[in-house]
Amino acid sequence: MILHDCAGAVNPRRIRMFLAEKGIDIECTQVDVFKGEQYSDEFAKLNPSKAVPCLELDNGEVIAESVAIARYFEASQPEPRLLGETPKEQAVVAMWQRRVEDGLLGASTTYFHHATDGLGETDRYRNQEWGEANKSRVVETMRWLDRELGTRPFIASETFSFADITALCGVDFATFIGVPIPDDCLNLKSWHDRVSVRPSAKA
Ligand SMILES: N[C@@H](CCC(=O)N[C@@H](CS)C(=O)NCC(=O)O)C(=O)O
Repeated sequence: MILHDCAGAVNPRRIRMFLAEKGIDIECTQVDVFKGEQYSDEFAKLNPSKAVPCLELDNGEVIAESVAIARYFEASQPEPRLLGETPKEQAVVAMWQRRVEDGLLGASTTYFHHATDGLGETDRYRNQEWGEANKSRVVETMRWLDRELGTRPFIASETFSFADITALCGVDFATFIGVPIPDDCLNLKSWHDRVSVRPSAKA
């Protein structure tokens, strides 16, 4: 089994963190999306979406999309639970995971691709106004999370989950591209400090 990864890219980091939390060690190969390696014919055969991460199984089948890869590993090795245990817990983790994936991680990558230099020449289409609108969504989502984190220690519940992984990767990426946590979001800052010291955050 091989994880097609890219050091420095935000979505693969979600899977590296997920694996680190579970203590799963697998072979990784680097696809440098900053140099456009995802557009090679060879890689496009593996993942027609031309994006990382993707997981190549031993029989050659490929699972792409971070959520799908996370579900595969959660089902293969349930403990520690990162996608919830009971039907309600699973639904709540999925709900918050999707909210932060959309409002934080997705919105910040849209800002990155449309309103900054992005990936340079490999970024083929830009819409500055759309990029700026997404920057505002990132800040709105941070403020929303700040209110939620006044009521519980982690994004989805009382325990750490994949929603925290996606949110941490989203916040760190947003900060890297110049959209840090607003100074007055003390709950979100405190959560960020707590999850950043987990060993998996180094992944
Ligand atoms: N929905 C995908 C998104 C994957 C994705 O966009 N990956 C980025 C790296 S963070 C990528 O490979 N981008 C290549 C490109 O935009 O050309 C997932 O959840 O895994």
